[in-house]
Amino acid sequence: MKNKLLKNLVASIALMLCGVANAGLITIGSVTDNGGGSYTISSNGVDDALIEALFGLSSGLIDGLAVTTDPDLATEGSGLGDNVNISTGEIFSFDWLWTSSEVSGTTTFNDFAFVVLNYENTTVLADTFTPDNTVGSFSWESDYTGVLSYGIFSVDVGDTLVDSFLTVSNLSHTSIPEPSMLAVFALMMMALVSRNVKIRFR
Ligand SMILES: [Ca+2]
Ligand SMILES: [Ca+2]
Repeated sequence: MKNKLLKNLVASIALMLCGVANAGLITIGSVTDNGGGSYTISSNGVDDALIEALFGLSSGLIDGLAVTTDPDLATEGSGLGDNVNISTGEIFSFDWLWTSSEVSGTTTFNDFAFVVLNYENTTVLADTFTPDNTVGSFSWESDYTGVLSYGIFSVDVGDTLVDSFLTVSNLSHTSIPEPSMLAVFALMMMALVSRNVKIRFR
């Protein structure tokens, strides 16, 4: 019971912390809208457990991606995500730019950025071993027709003091048209269902 209450509390806090950048697209933590479909995601943000709760990721998934000698692993981060319609053979893609205020190639505070598709298919895009101002493109071809859920994140590792940034642009898919708050709620529900959390309304 206590655990359930805690999970509901976490979900509520996550909902308060998330914002709506445009219809459907949701953000958590510190994400700057640069205009023109460009967003800068800071590793400065919210606890990685909150990110996992909001985006329906399994607990500990973000820590599991951290490559570091620091036992604290991932500490906090920010990100954006959406649910989009996709068809077999369609490509989901975006461009990215990495910059970090950390010392390059630190084995302790090795901040990183990653993308996750459908809650579990993860790809690390960059870390502090990636030179500043490196640009890249991520693309993924769908082998099904349905809904694609994606999230893109920048994460602090080891401590929370010095930040790293992933700027994303040219996201290839537009949101499923629906009222923005409804989209947030739907993503929340999907996140909760995937974590086997039951909500009782009164
Ligand atoms: Ca930070
Ligand atoms: Ca950092």
